[in-house]
Amino acid sequence: MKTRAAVAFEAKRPLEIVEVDLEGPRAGEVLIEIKATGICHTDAYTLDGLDSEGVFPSILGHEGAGVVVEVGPGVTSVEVGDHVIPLYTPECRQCKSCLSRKTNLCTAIRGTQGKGVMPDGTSRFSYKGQAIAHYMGCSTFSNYTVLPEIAVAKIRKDAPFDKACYVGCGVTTGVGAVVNTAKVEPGANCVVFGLGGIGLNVIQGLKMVGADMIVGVDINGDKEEWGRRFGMTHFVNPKEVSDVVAHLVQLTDGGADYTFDCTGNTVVMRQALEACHRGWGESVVIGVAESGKEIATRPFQLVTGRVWRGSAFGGARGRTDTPKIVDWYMDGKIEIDPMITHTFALDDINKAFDLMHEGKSIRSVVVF
Ligand code: NAD
Ligand code: AHE
Ligand code: ZN
Repeated sequence: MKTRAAVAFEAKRPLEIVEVDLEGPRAGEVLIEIKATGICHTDAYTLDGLDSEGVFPSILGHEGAGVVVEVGPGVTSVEVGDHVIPLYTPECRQCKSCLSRKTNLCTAIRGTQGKGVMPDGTSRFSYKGQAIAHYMGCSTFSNYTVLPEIAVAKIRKDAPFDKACYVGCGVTTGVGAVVNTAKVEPGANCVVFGLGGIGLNVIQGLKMVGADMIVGVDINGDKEEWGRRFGMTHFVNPKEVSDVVAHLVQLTDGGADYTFDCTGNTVVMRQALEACHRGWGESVVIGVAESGKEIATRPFQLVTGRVWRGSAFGGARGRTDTPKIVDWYMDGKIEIDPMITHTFALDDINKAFDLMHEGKSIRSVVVF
């Protein structure tokens, strides 16, 4: 079939909206009509050539929601008409990782996913006879896409697509890092670095679990109002203090119980670790750092009890947990609507990248 898609032909070039060819689903795969997709900073990072797994040409996008329109042979867990969220972290429930119950990082198809192909090693997308790579196993910047059934979460039908898509990455990543990864307890003092589409969801997660101090840190002063809107109690602009770590340690009476990096900047990751309380403070790396960057700290920071950990997709088990997060939204336990600051048609998708780089949006969503 033909489908309209925003194609990343090369790094650092705007996406081009073209009609591509899409092969139907093979065994164990499903064809999905994408109804809406968010634009996450990770899409921009890959388009900017900063992703060591970046493949071009490709169809980016990994924060979508849509409807199953066709199923391949052997598919049993979803059927035509189901509303679904594509999962860049699938859940096969059979691999060593899924069975361990210690991680959400299913390994069933991670190898092929990172190479931009389906589990059988081929792409379903092509343009003028040339293969186009899939992205993070999702490629939601296409009106139609194909995914393995282990990489789709079935969600309730009354959830609006233009909001539910955000659960496909940002909401789950932020709220899940609090609930699943850090397991923040009521009364904790916390610091969130980077108040964008991820950081604000960490903040609303912290408010939901009853954190005490919720300190937001951002170099963009406009983010103070946004943070307060979702439960932030204190704001620090690193440009306005001489030593941000010392400032935060003093503000939190010796350091935070939990900190979260939502910037992807390795200097900030170090600050986030060192702003933790001696003896027990835990820092969660959520931000994705550009290819070649490394983190550093004095080992003494760890010897004296601080813990450095990471979180992918908020530690959420895709097929099990995302439908529950959609329920939390529908039941009013978490907010999504105010964070969707801009909505575009596919033709205008490049505007979403511009707004993100200018710090003028929280989340832009493309509605097909
Ligand atoms: P965003 O652009 O919406 O927000 C980033 C925020 O960080 C902005 O408000 C910006 O002003 C702030 N910032 C930048 N440099 C800073 C600094 N030095 N100090 C303090 N604040 C600073 O991006 P997003 O969509 O919220 O994504 C944030 C990060 O999380 C990205 O690196 C993204 O790739 C990553 N991410 C990771 C996962 C995961 O599963 N681990 C999932 C989604 C996104
Ligand atoms: N391709 C990058 C890694 C990027 C990365 O860490 N991605 C996160 C999700 S970001 C969503 O916006 C993730 O899930 N990581 C776990 C995984 O298996 O990729 C690189 O560095 O090569
Ligand atoms: Zn993302």
